[in-house]
Amino acid sequence: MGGAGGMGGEGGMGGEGGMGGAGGDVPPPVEGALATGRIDSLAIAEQGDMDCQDLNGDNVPDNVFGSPLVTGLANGELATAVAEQQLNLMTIALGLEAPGTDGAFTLALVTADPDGMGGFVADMDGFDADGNPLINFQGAQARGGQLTAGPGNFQLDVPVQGNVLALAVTDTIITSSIGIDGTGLNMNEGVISGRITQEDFMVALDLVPAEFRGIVAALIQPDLDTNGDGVNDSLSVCIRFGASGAPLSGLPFQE
Ligand SMILES: [Ca+2]
Ligand SMILES: [Ca+2]
Repeated sequence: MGGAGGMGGEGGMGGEGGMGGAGGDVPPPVEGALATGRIDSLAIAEQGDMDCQDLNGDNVPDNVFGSPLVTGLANGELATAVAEQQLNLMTIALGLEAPGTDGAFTLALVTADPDGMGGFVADMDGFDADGNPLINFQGAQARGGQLTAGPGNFQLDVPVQGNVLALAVTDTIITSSIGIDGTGLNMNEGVISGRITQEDFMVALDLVPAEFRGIVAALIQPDLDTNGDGVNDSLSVCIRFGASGAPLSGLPFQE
């Protein structure tokens, strides 16, 4: 995958914040196979994690959020939010038949709430007016049980010390193992790599209290020059995840 391509971005940076959809045309409701899962492990990758993408072509994976101070601040709370079902990021495979190890499909992500019966109900904030998921990766590929999806856009809300850092990740590539069984969609050893523009990062920071803002701004500096003007303008980020099959109801495109 030479150098994660697409550093120039495909435009569509327009709306800061929000759920950052794929920008262009969202696919019509998908017919056929539907498998769902829930991200049950989620952590900012450690610096030097070789499964993260190299975003600037120097053959070294990039992840400016991977400093031990940042992962120390964020990963414990992320793990708690996931374990206690406060943060429910659901994975949706549209058009991928079991066993889900080979095929082209659309991978979508939405947030959800527990339904009290072991399943989850999709949060309507994750869909556009036509009922299509805002975060979706068309042309995702499963090959021999390995997933590659992207580039696309992704929104991650990181809880830190009682605050939420809403990160809009662009040029996102997702890799993982993948399979579909009776429980749903399973993805392991997952990696989400992408970048956050300095502008979007400042917008996210503005939403957290000033005393916390200073620490984060000092720790996390732009490390990518995406327009070649010699000034770094974006921040690399890499996230580790795993997802297990889980029931998801309330999908507007199913009805
Ligand atoms: Ca690099
Ligand atoms: Ca630049």
